[in-house]
Amino acid sequence: MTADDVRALARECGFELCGVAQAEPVAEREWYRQWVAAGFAGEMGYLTGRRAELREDPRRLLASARSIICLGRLYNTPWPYSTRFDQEDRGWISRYAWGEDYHHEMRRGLERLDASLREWTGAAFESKVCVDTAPLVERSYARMAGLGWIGNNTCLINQGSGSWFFLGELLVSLNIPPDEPPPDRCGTCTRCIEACPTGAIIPAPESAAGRYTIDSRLCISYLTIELRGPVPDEVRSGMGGHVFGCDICQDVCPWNRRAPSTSRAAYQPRHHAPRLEEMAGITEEEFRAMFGGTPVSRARYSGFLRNVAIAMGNRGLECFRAPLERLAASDDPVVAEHAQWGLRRIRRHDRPD
Ligand code: B12
Ligand code: SF4
Ligand code: SF4
Repeated sequence: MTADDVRALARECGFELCGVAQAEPVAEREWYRQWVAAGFAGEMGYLTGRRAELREDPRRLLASARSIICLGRLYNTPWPYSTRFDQEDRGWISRYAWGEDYHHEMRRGLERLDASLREWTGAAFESKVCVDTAPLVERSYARMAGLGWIGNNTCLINQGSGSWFFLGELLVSLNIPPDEPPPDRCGTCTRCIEACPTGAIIPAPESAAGRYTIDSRLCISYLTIELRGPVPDEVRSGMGGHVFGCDICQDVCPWNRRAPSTSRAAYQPRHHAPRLEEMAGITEEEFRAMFGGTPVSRARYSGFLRNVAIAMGNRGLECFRAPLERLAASDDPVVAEHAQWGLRRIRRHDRPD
């Protein structure tokens, strides 16, 4: 079996991108350890400790693994980029979260590919499906498998498809000749670094694999999705109107200028820029009804209201005063404190220069 055979099967299973890497530790595994030690993982406990050790060698996930089949599935839809969006009364949900939660959707596709491989080879082999949550440095293997290069924004970018795609893997005990990584095509471009509103893309130390890395503690994606509890005061003003995730460093990337879209029903937008005033007033049941089954549910009700309060404060519109006052009276101390912060921002906007 060759990587081209696997690609043909992967296309039938709905994966636009596919390549094969060897199931061996990647050269940059030491850098991962340093990244965690530097504190760049923030409070994401699943990236540290034993889960970090597991990341060192994919054979710790499947002892018999010989090859990693890396898959990419496009989620882009022909909707606006956040950098071209100017409706101040609305918040922004990042592109990957507009449709159905990709974890289940990707897993179903990977299981289908697993079944197709068994039928094609007629051989018995061991396998393991991974999507995002497995302790595997997905971008490293996807790069090795030729799916793209790791850009200065640290996203995996494909020359023809841009970076709006999810990654998933099928670890197999089959020996499949691997693909080659493509060259780095960022060149002298630094647009993403300049555009990041919180300065989260920072120069990496010389020992690192790439030239830049992300300090998650400054990244809006981390702050709005992963971080539980209060958002540090000093980063709130840079978060703008983002209520879930952030797309800026990909929106400005020239490789996404003509990025292809998908017509896959699961990824068609449900909510992308909800009205902030309306979001501030939703009940927990309404939150579940609106965002259940989408990635947004990961923020949880409390986290989402916290994000909405920050976004309203950053927009500074007078019409947000009443909804923020209501949130400031919330029983949830985190929501209440962020709403008070938002109110102070509106008052500041009131003052003449
Ligand atoms: C933790 C995490 C985050 C964190 C940290 C982000 C980060 N840059 O590390 C936060 C919450 C901030 C985040 C944000 C986002 N994430 Co995220 N995230 C992850 C997760 C779970 C682990 C990533 C990780 O291990 N980070 C630690 C660092 C050190 O690892 P790394 O960046 O992968 O770097 C390794 C290699 O890539 C390599 N490397 C790095 N640079 C270079 C350069 C060169 C030249 C070479 C050779 C190697 C190399 O060395 C590192 C050590 O091995 C992965 C899924 C997974 N299991 O891998 C998804 C994943 C990376 N996220 C994804 C997405 C979609 C996002 C967001 C776009 C979501 C959004 N819209 O808000 C943003 C993008 C922000 C950004 N610019 O990175 C996708 C990326 C798809 C793609 N095309 O790249 C992934 C792969 C999930 C998936 N299965 O699809 N994420
Ligand atoms: S996702 Fe947003 S905050 Fe995070 S690095 Fe990219 S532009 Fe910066
Ligand atoms: S914006 Fe420029 S530097 Fe950043 S990832 Fe894209 S090509 Fe690379």
